[in-house]
Amino acid sequence: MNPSDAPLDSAWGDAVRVLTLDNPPVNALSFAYCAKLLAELHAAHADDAVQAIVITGSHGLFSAGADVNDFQSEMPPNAVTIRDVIAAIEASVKVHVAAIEGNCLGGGLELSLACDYRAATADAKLGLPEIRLGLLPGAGGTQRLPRLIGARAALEFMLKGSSVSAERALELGIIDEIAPSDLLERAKALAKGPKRRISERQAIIAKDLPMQAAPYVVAQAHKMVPPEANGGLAAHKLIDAVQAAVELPFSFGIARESRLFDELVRSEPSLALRHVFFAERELSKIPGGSSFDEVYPERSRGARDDKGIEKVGVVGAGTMGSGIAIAFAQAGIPVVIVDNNDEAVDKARQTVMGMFMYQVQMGRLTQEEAWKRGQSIQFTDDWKELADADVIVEAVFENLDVKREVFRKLDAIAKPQAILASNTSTLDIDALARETKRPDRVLGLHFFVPANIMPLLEIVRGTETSPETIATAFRLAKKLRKKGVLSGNAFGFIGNRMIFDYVQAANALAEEGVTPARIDAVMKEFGFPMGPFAMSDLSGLDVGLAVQKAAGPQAIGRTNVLERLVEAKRLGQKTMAGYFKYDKAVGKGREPIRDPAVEEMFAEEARKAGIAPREYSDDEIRDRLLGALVARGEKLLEEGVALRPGDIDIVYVYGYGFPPHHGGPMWYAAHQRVPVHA
Ligand code: 3H9
Repeated sequence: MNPSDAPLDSAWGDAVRVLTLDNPPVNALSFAYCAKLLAELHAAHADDAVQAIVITGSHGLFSAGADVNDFQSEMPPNAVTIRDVIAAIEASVKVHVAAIEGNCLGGGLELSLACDYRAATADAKLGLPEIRLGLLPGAGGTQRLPRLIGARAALEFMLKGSSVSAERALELGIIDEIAPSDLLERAKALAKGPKRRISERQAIIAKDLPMQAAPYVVAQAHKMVPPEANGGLAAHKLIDAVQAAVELPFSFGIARESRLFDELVRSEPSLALRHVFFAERELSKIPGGSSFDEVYPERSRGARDDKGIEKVGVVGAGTMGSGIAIAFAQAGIPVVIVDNNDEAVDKARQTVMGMFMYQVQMGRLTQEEAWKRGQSIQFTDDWKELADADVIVEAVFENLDVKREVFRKLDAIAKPQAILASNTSTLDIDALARETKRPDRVLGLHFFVPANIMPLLEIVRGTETSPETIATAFRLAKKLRKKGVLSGNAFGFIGNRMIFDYVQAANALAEEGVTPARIDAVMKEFGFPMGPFAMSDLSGLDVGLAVQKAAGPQAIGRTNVLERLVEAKRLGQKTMAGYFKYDKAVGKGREPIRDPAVEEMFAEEARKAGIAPREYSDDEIRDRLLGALVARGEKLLEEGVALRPGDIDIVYVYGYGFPPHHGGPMWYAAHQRVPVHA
């Protein structure tokens, strides 16, 4: 029998000191908390009656890692850090066991790696997400993990930065066991085992690879990540640190890791990514009281994922409606989709099932889960099925009269406390609210295409939308794992209003003779996944023209290139021609191909409008476009449409592919002094 399987005698139980991490809400290992923890560890080490130490968490998790707030200013000279706590564990002759429940992230996982054994509950989640903050694991993670699971697997784990389940962590060898029942009992049993420091092991590359493969694995890793100057700085440094784990003795590797970490903490990309981290956490804090905790003060953190939204209705079975329904089903909320058009319903049914089957093929869902999710979406033409829904999202054709009619109908059918939401991207929420007897429970929920994938949700507050309704919307966003951003009820809300100006600025440059291909290339170089013209082609030039017309006369450009393209049925990717050409043989018809005919059209229209050609440098092109975004962002802040610059940044990072290592347009402008073009 393995010593740890023997029944625990009470004498052994008494000899194990349990240290519980307790720093709400997420047991962050701040300097102040580390000082306390270190004192507790020293006391346990000095106590002869204590033979082993179990470290566990409270508040439903082990630890979220270092306190990110501590990185925002210079480290105080006497600060106690996770590294000091880990050094004390490392130096002790007593056995340490980490008993892991819930999230065990960043410095929290590194702390557990300094222990001799790790046991976890089945629902634990383990990860080293530092890369997402533009950092690397800086408390020994880059040195211990390659020694524990091999450099190749460690690199993959740390470069991804996402957390894994306890089951996967066990497979990888990060934890020793999943506790079948009482976690602490299992941890105490493990504490009977011998001392076994990871730091004393030799790093390996992988079980199936000899040490000679190290240079190859390292070179491959460098090739796979983005260039240093374009979002890859932390990744390259992380790979350097792992290389040190393979090549150098442990203490030298640790010194290297610390140096690299300290460089990254001060780097521009990390500052920007940390801004995004904090901005995300501000989103639901609404001055005037709409945050969840203010509206529902009696509910504790753990109760956030409460009941309350047990059924959702979606009106409209088009692309948007189907995507929204999938998003809810993925969050475990039953949905009913209502549409009067049988053909649309059949198509939506196929889209939804096709999506779930695709996820099965990709190994993301089991057959059974896919079937269950499919079953949680009901399709019907009977509006009465919406009567017991808690939230109903309207996703019909973008036309005010059509939507008004839908809201009148919904108000009559939905239960009195139900929330009615519109997925409009431009229309007036108040006009829809006025059609109902519950304007306090009407708002906009603006999903982005594809709604089941895009992580952004604009929550649009009408004049009478109540704080409770807004709070419920934020709660819903959280359940959908989307970033909910509050927007005022103004044309295009935040994201589309700004993108409109950005696209206009791109057109203005094209009128001055800069080719669409060059403008797109400059913005891609900056880090956007595509440039403004390819983006317009993707969303459809007919859509763009309709939005331009809806925006009013001040939005009409100096030339009518857009109108001419639409007239010529060049509607974008869907017609294989727009600002660019597309060819099925090139990138499956999605790769924009430069089209001299469009460049000529710009030149011709510019001549007619008396616009002289001008030379621009790449930097000027970039600044012109970013400047347009920022100028509109500032206006939206002034008008109160957006609450904070950080909210705008989140909209752009999560909704429009703004490179997160530049922090979002408002952050970038504030730190890079972009000339603002009104
Ligand atoms: C690190 O560890 C570096 C080391 O390698 C090296 C050191 C030398 N720090 O997200 P929530 C706050 S880097 C400070 O709404 P959830 C958060 O701001 C760290 N604060 O909850 C919020 O505050 P408020 C690597 C933190 O249940 C509150 O906690 N670790 C931290 O949806 C609740 O957060 C990470 O990157 C933190 N580390 O999700 C993990 N974490 O209530 C980052 C949270 O005032 N954290 N807060 O708004 C997370 O991923 C999620 O917060 C977590 C909980 C999954 C833990």
